[in-house]
Amino acid sequence: MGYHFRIMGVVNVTPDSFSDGGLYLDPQVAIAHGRQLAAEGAEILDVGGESTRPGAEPVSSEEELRRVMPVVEGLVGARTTTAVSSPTISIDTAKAAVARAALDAGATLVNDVTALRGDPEMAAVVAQSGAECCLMHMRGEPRTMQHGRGEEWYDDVVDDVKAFLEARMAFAVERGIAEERILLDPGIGFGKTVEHNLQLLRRLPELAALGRPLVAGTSRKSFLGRLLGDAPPAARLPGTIATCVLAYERGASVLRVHDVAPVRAALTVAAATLGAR
Ligand code: HH2
Repeated sequence: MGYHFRIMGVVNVTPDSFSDGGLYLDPQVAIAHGRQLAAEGAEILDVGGESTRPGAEPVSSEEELRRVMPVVEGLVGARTTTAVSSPTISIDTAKAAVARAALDAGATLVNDVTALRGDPEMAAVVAQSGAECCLMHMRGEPRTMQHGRGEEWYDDVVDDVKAFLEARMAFAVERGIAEERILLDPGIGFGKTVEHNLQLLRRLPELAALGRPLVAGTSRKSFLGRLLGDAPPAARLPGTIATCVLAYERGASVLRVHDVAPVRAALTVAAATLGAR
């Protein structure tokens, strides 16, 4: 099973996500979308109520809870009644109150783009629940992360991301989160130039050496648009597929995507090829 991968399907319950903002604000529509992604083969459904796109405005806990909880509950409920697919429910949040509510409702993974830096209560909430936890690298914060000249931000982007992830993992373990429950993510597109993103993908084996499953989130991101003649998000699927296959071949085992069926098909072929004897 050295070539196992998991697809994490994106369920954005936001008015302003960069590629699908406003499409799934109605909980029933979001639940139907999540079920569809599970039927397409997503083993994880990542439910988020706050956009992290550059320039996005922060959302209050109350509003984030109002957006995500009906969807988490609906997808957890759907899971027990659907024999074929029982996806892991992930909550994409930096807020401990939102994580706690989602975990209480049956989510078992916390995807925190701040890597436990955003809320001082978050580490304890994750530790107590025994949930899996994804720690992602981000330089700056979403509102401002693309403002600076990113070139100046890193000595060597891969070394810097690796050192950061190592330190955040040590912090998590010290706070009682089992190492076996930790996933690591280079944070493609978060405070990084096109070149940084490409270099992180090419040198992913250096991050895989940290010994934890790697998550790669390239789906529809703007660096793909830049490489494809300013293609809008809907036209970035070929770039998403190329980067997911490469990331997988270089050690990522969780691919976070909006377009589950085509990425799953591409990875199935890639896995068969890599496993050929
Ligand atoms: N990317 C986004 C959001 N959450 N989490 C992880 N672990 N890794 C990522 O690369 C990642 C993430 C951004 O994508 P999306 O959710 O589609 O957009 P928005 O943040 O605008 O809702």
